[in-house]
Amino acid sequence: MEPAVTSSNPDLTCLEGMVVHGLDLSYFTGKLQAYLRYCELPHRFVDMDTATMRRAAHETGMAQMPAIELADGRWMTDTTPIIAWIEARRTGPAVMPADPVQKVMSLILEDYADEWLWRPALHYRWSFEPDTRLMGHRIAAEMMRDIPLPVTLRRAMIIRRQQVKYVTGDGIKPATRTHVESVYLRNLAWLEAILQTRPFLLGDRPTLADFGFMGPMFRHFSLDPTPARIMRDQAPAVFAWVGRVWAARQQGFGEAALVEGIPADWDPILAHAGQTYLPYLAANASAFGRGDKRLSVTLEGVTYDLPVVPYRVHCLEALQTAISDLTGGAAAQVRARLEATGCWQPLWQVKAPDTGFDPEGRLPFLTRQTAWTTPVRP
Ligand SMILES: N[C@@H](CCC(=O)N[C@@H](CS)C(=O)NCC(=O)O)C(=O)O
Repeated sequence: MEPAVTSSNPDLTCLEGMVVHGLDLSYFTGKLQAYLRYCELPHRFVDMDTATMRRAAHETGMAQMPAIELADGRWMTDTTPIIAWIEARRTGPAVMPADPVQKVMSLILEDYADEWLWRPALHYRWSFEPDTRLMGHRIAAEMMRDIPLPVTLRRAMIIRRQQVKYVTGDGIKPATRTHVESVYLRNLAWLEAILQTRPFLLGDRPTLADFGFMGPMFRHFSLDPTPARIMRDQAPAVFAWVGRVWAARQQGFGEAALVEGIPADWDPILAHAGQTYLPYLAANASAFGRGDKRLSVTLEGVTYDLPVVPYRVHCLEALQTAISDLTGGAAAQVRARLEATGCWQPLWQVKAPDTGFDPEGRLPFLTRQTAWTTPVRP
């Protein structure tokens, strides 16, 4: 790895010596690793075990990976604000587009890739036998290596936990299964069309939207046996792009150009977000406001029974804030594009209720004390 970018940038010196705790098979860990590698930010990667997961939860208030442990004792959590925080301070070809229209539209795609492709990604991993057997074994042997039980038992425990939480518990049943799979298949087709015409989603260098889509596309869809075979067969340009983003280093992209504005080939993805993800975010926020624990929502004619996710109320609020902060021509352009793709109405259908998450706006530097005003989520 190149010498620290951090040493030439005093704002980033706190990252020197950072440890990234995560797993080589994790959605959000893969997203963050791809970004850190691109930025050439030196770090030590440590495979998370269950004790470190508890430690990360204790330090950040969030039981999730990846988590970054800094040499000064602070921890960072949540890839979206981690990337935004680093982008605001680093030099080199920006991942966050400088154009405010491209920036806000990229934030929407990042959020869609983070949260809406999660269900199909977990479905392919935990509903198909070869994938379940392989990944169940890997998690049992890697993350659960500190649990003193036979590996077969650990494997059975994690498979059951993931299926209950992320398959049956997350609305996947015979009546929704084809629709869940179509979310992956359609995204493959939309991305394939883009990536056959240019190397990255906004042009000749990777930007936020690329790292956002790396979450699902890298560690799940391009590597888990069942979706990976589909990707190789149906979307070879997406398969090549995953490797290209993983291999990309900022040094090679100094002057690489971005397209002007938001390309027309983003529209199918935006229109899908307008039909599904954004109405879901509105329904999730309303249900949270009512104090419900589950919600029923019909999307593209398919009815889902889903858990209410407080973090995704925060996601809606973050998108609403990013759009409201725009002014002048950029505000008008974003509004026009969101209206044309059916995103505007669902985005504003519900005012995101206060979740008590990150009340002091400290992300990505959350602590157990500052993460939630009330213990909504452990
Ligand atoms: N918004 C978070 C999401 C992190 C996340 O959900 N990570 C997953 C693994 S890829 C996790 O730790 N899940 C905890 C669980 O399954 O209980 C981020 O961007 O970092």
